[in-house]
Amino acid sequence: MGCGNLFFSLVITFSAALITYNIIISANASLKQDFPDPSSTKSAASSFSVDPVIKMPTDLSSTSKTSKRLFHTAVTASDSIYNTWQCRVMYYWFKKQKNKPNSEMGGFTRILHSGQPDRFMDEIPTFVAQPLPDGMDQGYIVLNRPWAFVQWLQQAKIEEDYILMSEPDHILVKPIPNLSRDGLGAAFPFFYIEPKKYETVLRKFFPEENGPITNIDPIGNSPVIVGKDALKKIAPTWMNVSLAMKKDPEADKAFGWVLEMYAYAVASALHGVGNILYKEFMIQPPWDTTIGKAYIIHYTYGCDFDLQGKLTYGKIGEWRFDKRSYDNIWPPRNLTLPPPGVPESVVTLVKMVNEATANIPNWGS
Ligand SMILES: *[C@@H]1O[C@H](CO)[C@@H](O)[C@H](O)[C@H]1NC(C)=O
Ligand SMILES: *[C@@H]1O[C@H](CO)[C@@H](O)[C@H](O)[C@H]1NC(C)=O
Ligand SMILES: CC(=O)N[C@H]1CO[C@H](CO)[C@@H](O)[C@@H]1O
Repeated sequence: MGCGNLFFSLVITFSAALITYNIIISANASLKQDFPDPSSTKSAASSFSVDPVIKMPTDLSSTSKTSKRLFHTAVTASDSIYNTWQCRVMYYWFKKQKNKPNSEMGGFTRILHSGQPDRFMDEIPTFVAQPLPDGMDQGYIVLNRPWAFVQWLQQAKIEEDYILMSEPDHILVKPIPNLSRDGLGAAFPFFYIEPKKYETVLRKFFPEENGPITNIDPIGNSPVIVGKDALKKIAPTWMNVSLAMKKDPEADKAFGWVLEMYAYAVASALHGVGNILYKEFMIQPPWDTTIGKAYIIHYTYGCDFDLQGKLTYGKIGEWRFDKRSYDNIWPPRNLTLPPPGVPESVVTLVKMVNEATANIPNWGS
């Protein structure tokens, strides 16, 4: 039925994106030769910092208006209850942190990749993106993420020069400044993204001529703050590399559920966009126990504790908070706080969820 047509128009759109991208690349070709080793973060930084004129085209407009370098926060989400309650909590905290000192947070967009508006368009600024055609994600739903970003970057009018790619299960604990600079992205390093270990597989997508495998940073697409123009180039490649990796049995097996993270890291490196690695960008309870200097709490892991406050990982705790408990029901307001002895990171997380749900009108509806 419509599936073939949809696929066809996807191919057309995507080809258009690639053509645009090729034009950009050829336009930049002479510029690129100025950098003997463009993807090494050090050389990129030094080449740029000695001559600020090079980065003016991106920075001019914003510096003339204001000294702040604002970034736009974008969160990709489906229309599931699971993603929606997380987005509502996320946006609540975004709004609270945005106007505090030190914030360089600009606009916010939920990129909803279900293909149609939902009931929360008025509550959360939303861009509706089309999902991949049936079957194209090969059961790996997060492949919709790069495709959603490609559509948003092509179609939406984004005022800010920088983009923060965030996720529904992020809670902003502090106002976030522009951590990106000198043409580099700012990213959180994940211990489980190990480009060196998978060099043989990665070389299929990042050939020798692009430089050492260490040019691929140990990151995913989120959290990353990166220049909008850089992301416009990276996103179509990210999409392409994700699909190519998913089709490659060796890569699919090696990378599993973090395939699309590797794909972003590779795409960024292919475009010579290095990243400043900020370990303190975010914490992940229950492994990280204190908030410290972190900007984001990422609640991707379940938090299970006994009533003595001892972690019972792998075993359902007498007290627990796990986002997966609420995959098709709304979490109730006023979740029970953890017992004494549970780390600050977990206590803060539950308190912040509670504050959001207490204040968001019509919670649970
Ligand atoms: C897309 O991926 C294929 C396979 O890895 C590669 O040959 C091609 O050059 C890529 N194109 C772009 C624009 O990234
Ligand atoms: C939240 O629940 C606790 C018991 O867990 C109760 O003492 C408290 O009054 C409740 N707060 C609100 C605002 O409902
Ligand atoms: C990391 C970074 O470059 N931060 C800069 C962001 O912009 C402000 C000005 O608004 C500078 O003071 C920061 O140094």
